[in-house]
Amino acid sequence: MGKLSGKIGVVMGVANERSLAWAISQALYAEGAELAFTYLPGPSNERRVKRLLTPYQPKLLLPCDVQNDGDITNVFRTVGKTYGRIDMLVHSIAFAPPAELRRPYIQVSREGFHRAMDISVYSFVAASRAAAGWMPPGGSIVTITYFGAEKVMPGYNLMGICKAALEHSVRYLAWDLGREKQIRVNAISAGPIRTLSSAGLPEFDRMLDHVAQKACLNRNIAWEEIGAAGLYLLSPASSGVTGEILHVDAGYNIVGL
Ligand code: 0WD
Repeated sequence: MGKLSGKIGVVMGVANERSLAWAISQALYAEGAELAFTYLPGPSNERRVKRLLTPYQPKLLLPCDVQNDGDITNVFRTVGKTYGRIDMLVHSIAFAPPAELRRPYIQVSREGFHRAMDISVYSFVAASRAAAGWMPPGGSIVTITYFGAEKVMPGYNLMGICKAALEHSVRYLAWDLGREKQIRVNAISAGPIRTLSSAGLPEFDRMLDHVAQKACLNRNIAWEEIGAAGLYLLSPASSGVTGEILHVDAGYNIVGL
């Protein structure tokens, strides 16, 4: 019997075997959770995620473009009707048009700004609301953010503004859902890890080197450490924690030098 036996989770944002959502999924599976997954519609995405999930045989793998309200409604209605409840939600989704990240923030376009905020921030609010409708007291919601929300990280640009809004959404949702339903809402602020989306960031390799040199632990974080932190925030081990931004960054954020 794992710590999460009988618990039902929804995981949004698995793109491939390097995805941070997959690190969390593996940790949840190891504790006996039952998981439903969403994927960004598209034949190659679907094929990749299906292949990854083959050994686990989840009951539900549902298409969901978070820019589409109908997709979000369908996902949570389907999971809710299948299992009768949802105990955990993992939101691990972000997007900004690459051209917007290459330009200085002052050059951001209205369209790029709206699209990035819609996919990276509003989706979290919409998914939390839909999931909460099926969550019993004690339910837990987690999203993934980055230190570029708090400090200027040249090159992170528009995504830094999105992450700042995401982090404050965590706090307001923690208030709304805590008062109303005893549901907890937290974020992991992850140190840089090579994934499909981070590989697209300008100067990502330089970032990894810099972090390893400056962080308290004198290294970058391991992919599995995101899984372990996700498990903590989604399990009763963190029952008194909500509205928190948990830095899993080898102590990078506390060093001023
Ligand atoms: O260093 C890193 N990798 C860090 C990532 C450090 C700190 C934070 N993060 C955050 C990211 O900003 C994101 O919020 O972690 C989260 C997960 O990112 P990841 O695991 O690095 O990236 P990836 O494996 O690419 O998953 C993000 C997924 C998308 O993947 P692709 O590569 O296809 O863009 O977000 C999904 C998609 O699966 N996604 C969407 N899902 C539904 N609807 C949409 C959309 N419109 N757009 C992107």
